[in-house]
Amino acid sequence: MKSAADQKRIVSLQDISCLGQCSLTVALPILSAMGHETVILPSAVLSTHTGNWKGFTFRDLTDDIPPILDHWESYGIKFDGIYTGYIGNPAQFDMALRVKKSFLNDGAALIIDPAMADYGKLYTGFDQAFVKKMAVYASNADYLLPNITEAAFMVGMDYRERLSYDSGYIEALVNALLDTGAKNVVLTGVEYKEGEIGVCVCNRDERKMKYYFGEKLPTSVHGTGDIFASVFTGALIKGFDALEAASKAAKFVCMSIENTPSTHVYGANFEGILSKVNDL
Ligand code: PXL
Repeated sequence: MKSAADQKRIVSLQDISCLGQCSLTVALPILSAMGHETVILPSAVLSTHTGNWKGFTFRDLTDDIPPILDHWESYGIKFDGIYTGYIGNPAQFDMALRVKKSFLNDGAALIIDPAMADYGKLYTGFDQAFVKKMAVYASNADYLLPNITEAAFMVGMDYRERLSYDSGYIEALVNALLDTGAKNVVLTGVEYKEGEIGVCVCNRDERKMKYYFGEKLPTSVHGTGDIFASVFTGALIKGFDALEAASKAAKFVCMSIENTPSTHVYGANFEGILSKVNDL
């Protein structure tokens, strides 16, 4: 069953953090504002994200996913893309791959944000066994969107701090991920020099490293990886190439951080600038 007229339909598999401005509460408004029909496949329901909250609840929805997919399949539902983010249970990787195999229109992409770590550390609840499974899953990506921590953990290289590496390190990370099978890698959070932060984009067959750099803001906020991945996905599915989509996403992250008061601690206030997401 096709979506309306030339509107694209995308499905996003990640958690609902009820409070916290991340995962589906970011992906759904952003993809919708970009004009896409957005279908959600909630991986888990948490009271908050796991970042700076203690005592959060976590309900794993793994068992609900196969019957949801069976139901959609009985109607012949197809998607123009699947975007997966935070997945708390590795049993869901095969479910995402089922969507890739059986639910995608021609030319549709699997976009994977291996949301599990940042600043050299795994998020609460993950371990190295999970990283290994994520790396296998991520090798199926048409577009893989790790930060430097996630990339280093997945390929077994050392994590290096901002400004302490050169292009040799960054490009080795990207090449190692492409060697696993991922078709395109978009590595976020690349900082070669003070004042600038950017992304490195590379295609498996071309192996030409392309960069976008923007201004590095003095503050960092939780959930910006989800904002980046959502705008990237929305732009890619509109037909922009990976570097264009990544630069739009990076600009929108920057604007979201600028729109967030320093008193607001758990997420970025992207909502106030959402009307600008198609003007980037
Ligand atoms: O922003 C990524 C993310 C998504 N979902 C949950 C998280 C995090 C990061 O910590 O905890 C539940």
